[in-house]
Amino acid sequence: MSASVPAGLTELLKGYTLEVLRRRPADLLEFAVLYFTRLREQRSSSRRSPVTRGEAFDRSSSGDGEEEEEEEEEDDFPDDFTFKVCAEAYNPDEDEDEGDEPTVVHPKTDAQRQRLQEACRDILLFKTLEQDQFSEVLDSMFEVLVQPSECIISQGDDGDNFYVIERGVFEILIQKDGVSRCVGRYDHKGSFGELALMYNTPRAATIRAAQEGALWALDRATFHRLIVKNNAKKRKMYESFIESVPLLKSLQLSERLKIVDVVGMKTFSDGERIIRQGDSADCFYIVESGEVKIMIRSKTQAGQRSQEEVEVARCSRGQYFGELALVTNKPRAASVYAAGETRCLVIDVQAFERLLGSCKEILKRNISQYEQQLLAVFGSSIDLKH
Ligand code: 1OR
Ligand code: 1OR
Repeated sequence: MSASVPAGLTELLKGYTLEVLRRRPADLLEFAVLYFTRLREQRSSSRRSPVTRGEAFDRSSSGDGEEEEEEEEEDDFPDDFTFKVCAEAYNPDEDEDEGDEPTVVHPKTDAQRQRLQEACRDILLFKTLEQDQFSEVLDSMFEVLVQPSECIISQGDDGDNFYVIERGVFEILIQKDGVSRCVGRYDHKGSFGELALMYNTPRAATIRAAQEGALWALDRATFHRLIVKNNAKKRKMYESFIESVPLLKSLQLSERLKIVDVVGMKTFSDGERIIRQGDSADCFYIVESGEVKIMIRSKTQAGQRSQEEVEVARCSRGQYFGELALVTNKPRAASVYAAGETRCLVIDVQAFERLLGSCKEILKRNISQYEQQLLAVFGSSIDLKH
């Protein structure tokens, strides 16, 4: 019996094998899922992008030459194309050509632009963009007004847009075994809808407006060109750091890579407050460089909160903070300040829930140590949860 090897198969497997040898993942199957998902994601984004061209005001005057180039690539598929995509999936070199892609611009009034800028100020996925990429993102976004009970995203659908919240409360619903459950909510800030666009998967949850609200949307093609491309750079920058963080050692490699995709990076100057005791919590931090001081205002015997803050701990590179309020669902138990210039990776609460679930046991174990330390420092039991 003779069977011919399909064109492209050897190169496809070679790309995967090379990555396995380079990264030595513990779980080959898990790694294969992530590797081939990213490969498909790159391929479909490259095929999809011409479709949106010319749909709205086009800032760039040229682009035809590039379309021809892309068609040529598709004709050559699978051999050359696969190889190029393999490299992009995990080891992207700067591809200057992509910078010439036209941007779909949605004109805005000054007031709209200001509201948009304010809504996007703390969006983690935008934090590592260069200034000109960020401006392009803002240019491409368009306003979406929503009514109470409106579903902006339905679980299982294909992904169209990524959304940033300007105002409104939005419920996160997940359907399992025919039952829909509310697993969280966005309260007048944050963003959603990145997963289907990043990984080319069906929508993982339903997002429903609990009241009237306003969103800013970024279309799928622009998201791919600016955010997914930037994620490739982020992987290069943060992957080895993430792999060195003790807390994350128990995660699968593919889970750690997914963290890299959604983290933001924030820089704080000496003395800047990062967390305020008593505030509600929406993110989790890992120190990338520098140091932070953890300060606590204890309660007096009369139950009043003392004005004086006492330093109880410090965290440096690879250590984390801000998990306690997320795990206990309580206000922040301490204030945190930068000691010198400090850079932190930031993970939002939804990604924390989604990706750090298997670290929860370690987190809880460490939290119980806080309570013992608390006794040693203050000599009495203080309610950490408040
Ligand atoms: P998407 O494109 O899949 C639905 O469309 C969006 O809901 C998704 O991107 C995320 O942006 C957002 N699990 C999955 N998606 C979530 C979750 C979530 N929370 C928000 N989204 N979990 C809830 C965590 C509080 C995990 C549940 C097990
Ligand atoms: P959070 O979300 O409550 C403040 O925001 C963060 O400070 C908290 O999560 C922890 O990550 C971090 N007690 C309370 N919070 C602490 C402590 C701490 N250390 C770090 N954090 N203690 C120090 C134990 C060495 C006990 C108090 C004496």
